[in-house]
Amino acid sequence: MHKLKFALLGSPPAFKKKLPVGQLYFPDWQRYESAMRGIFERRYYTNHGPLVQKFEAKLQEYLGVKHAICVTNATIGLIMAAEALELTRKVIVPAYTFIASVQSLSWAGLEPVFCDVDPHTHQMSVEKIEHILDENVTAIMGVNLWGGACDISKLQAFGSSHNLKLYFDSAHAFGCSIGTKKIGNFGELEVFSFHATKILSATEGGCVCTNDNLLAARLRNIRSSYGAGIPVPVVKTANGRMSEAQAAIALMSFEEFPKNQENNYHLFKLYKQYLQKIPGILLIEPKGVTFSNYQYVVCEVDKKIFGLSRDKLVMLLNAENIASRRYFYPPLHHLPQYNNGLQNKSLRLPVTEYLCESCMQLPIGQRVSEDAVKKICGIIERAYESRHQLISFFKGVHC
Ligand code: T4K
Repeated sequence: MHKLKFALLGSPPAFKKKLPVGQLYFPDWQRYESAMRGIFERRYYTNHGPLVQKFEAKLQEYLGVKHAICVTNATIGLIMAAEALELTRKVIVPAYTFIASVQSLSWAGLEPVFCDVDPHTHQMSVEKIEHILDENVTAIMGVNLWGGACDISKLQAFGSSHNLKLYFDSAHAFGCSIGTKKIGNFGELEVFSFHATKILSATEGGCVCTNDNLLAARLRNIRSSYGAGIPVPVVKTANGRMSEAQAAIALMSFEEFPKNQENNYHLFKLYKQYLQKIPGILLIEPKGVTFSNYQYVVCEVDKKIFGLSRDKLVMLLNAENIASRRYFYPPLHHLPQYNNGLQNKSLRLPVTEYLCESCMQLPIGQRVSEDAVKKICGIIERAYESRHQLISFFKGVHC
């Protein structure tokens, strides 16, 4: 055991500082200072300011979408979306997603109907929703995960044949395309996240995209105040505004998107090269798109083959200052607030349940170098080679 060099066993950590999982874009200081000076000179902090308007125009042009409506974060965007779409009763949503997708339904007084996901792509599919449809379901919220996408055309055909509204939580999918069409143009609307961990960062931020003029007018009125545009009646409004400081960072991040995407792609390929040699580690490649942002490195850890569970591996990596994390956990249909409805008491979603036990996220983004990827994969490989000793170690510490 003393020969095993892991921080968890007392060796110095592989990285001096925590290596985070997200993109965490930081512009250089001079650019940041000059952008903030502009805000000070204009004496204008928020409420549809010039930088937000410029950012919205750039997004519309880049995505080829009629309306890009910037908001405080994607969670608010999803809540506003449910209101703008005038959804009622039940909405189908995958249980394998971030809690914000489902919380947006709770805020809107809607009931989630959880579906499972495809084991290979991790995306929801028509096959997973056909059997859970009932007369109270009014909409489907597709979630495009990991810089990939659901099988959108099949979902669209299914939605229209059953008279269901279809919209997308595309928090992970900024910049991705399917053929010549960018994500942002599908369904009734799509919502992006510009959180600091995402490839396009407004520090916190998001955007609702739609090609429907009336829906856009409703969204702008819900977001409230300046920038509301044509007045249309809406029941609820919210302060969903993006501030000028958020937009300033977003504009810089947007300019550097091609460079960051390229870098992520390069790092992703390195991960693939190293990880494919390790038994029991399966790197998930973005599927369903022809161009991905590669903003996530997500792997399944097969405990039976790798020897250690995902949780033990995450623990081992965290001790090395690699902020790997499980992603997502727990399965949303198991949460007490969603578990007490009749349908969920005995609801089993085997793929979601397996993925919540086996998936982990590894670092990619601005602070990750080629050497870091090599080092991370080297540690995972050593963990596999030392699995028997590590299993004994973990038994000893009762975790
Ligand atoms: N739909 C889906 C499918 C989503 O995944 C998300 C969010 C949403 C909707 C909602 O989008 P937003 O409302 O957030 O726009 C993170 C992100 O906040 C969130 O955007 C993401 N998905 C979710 C899965 O993960 P947290 O609370 O774990 O993030 P946080 O702030 O702890 O950051 C993650 C790591 O990065 C930590 O290790 C700390 C580090 N970090 C973070 C920030 C912000 C830094 O080192 N520096 C920083 O400035 O949720």
